[in-house]
Amino acid sequence: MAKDELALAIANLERDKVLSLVKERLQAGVKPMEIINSLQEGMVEVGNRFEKGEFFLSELIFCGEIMKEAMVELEPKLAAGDREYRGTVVIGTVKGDIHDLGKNIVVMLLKGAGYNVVDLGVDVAPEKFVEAARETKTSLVAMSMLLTSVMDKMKECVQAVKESGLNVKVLIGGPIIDDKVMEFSGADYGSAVASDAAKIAGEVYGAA
Ligand code: B12
Repeated sequence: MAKDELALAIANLERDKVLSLVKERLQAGVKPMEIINSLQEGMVEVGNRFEKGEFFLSELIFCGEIMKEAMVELEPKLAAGDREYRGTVVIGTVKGDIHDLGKNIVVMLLKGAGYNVVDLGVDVAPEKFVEAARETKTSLVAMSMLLTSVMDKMKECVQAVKESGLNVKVLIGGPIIDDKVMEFSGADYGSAVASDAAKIAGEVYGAA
C-alpha cells in the first residue's frame, strides 16, 4: 500500500485532504507530473479495493470526481508550455471504454509541448478515429485504454487507421500496455507513461 500522504488520502477518498495537499505541493514547487503520479498510485489502490469487493462503483465514481477536482489545479500547469506549433495529434479513448482522466493528462502535456490536440472524447469508434485523421491531416493518432475487455475494439481502432491508406502512426496508451498488447494491436507505438506522448509526437513530427 502507498506510503505517500497524497496517495493515501485519495485511496481513502479524503477529498478535502487531497485538494489541500495538491495546492500545498504546487506552492512548494513540486512538479505537476510528480503530484499526478502520487494521485495515480492512490487510485490504483482504489481499483484494488474495488476488485476485492471492499469498495463499490460509487467509490470508483467518487475517486474519479476527486481526481477531476485536483486536475482543475494541475491542468493549467501542464499546458503552460511556451512552444511554437509543432503539429496536430488526434486522441480518444477507444470504443467501450469511458475512462478519460489519464487521456486528459496526455492532452494537456501535448498542448504544453506545442501540439494542436483534437480530442474525440471517450467511447470512440474506429471510423471516428479515421474520419478525424483524414480531416485534420494528422500524422499521429493516439488512443487510450484502461479496460482489458476492450482489447478487441482497440485492435479494430488501430487496424482501421492503419488500413485507411493515410500516412498516420498510431500510439496506444494506458496502464495495461505491454509487449503482448503491442504485438496484438499492431500499433506503431505504445506506452503507459503520459509524458511519452510528447516524446513520440516529437519523433513523428521530427521535432528537436
Ligand atoms: C476512476 C476509475 C473509474 C471511473 C472513471 C472516471 C473517468 N472520468 O475516467 C469510473 C467510475 C467511470 C470507472 C468505471 C469503470 N471501471 Co474503472 N477505474 C477507475 C480507477 C480507480 C482509476 C483510473 C484513473 O483515472 N487513474 C488515474 C489516471 C491518471 O491514470 P491512468 O488512467 O492509468 O492514466 C495514466 C497512464 O495510464 C497513461 N495513459 C493513459 N492513457 C494514455 C494514452 C496515451 C496515448 C499515453 C501515452 C499514456 C496514457 O498516462 C496517465 C498519466 O500517468 C481504476 C483503477 C486503476 N488501477 O487504474 C479503475 C479501473 C480502470 N476500472 C475498472 C473497471 C472494471 C471499471 C468498470 C467496468 C466497473 C463497472 N463494474 O462498471 C467501469 C467501466 C466503464 C467503462 N465502460 O469504461 C478496472 C479495469 C480492470 C481491467 N484491467 O480491465 C480498474 C483497473 C479497477 C480494478 N482494479 O478493478 N472507473
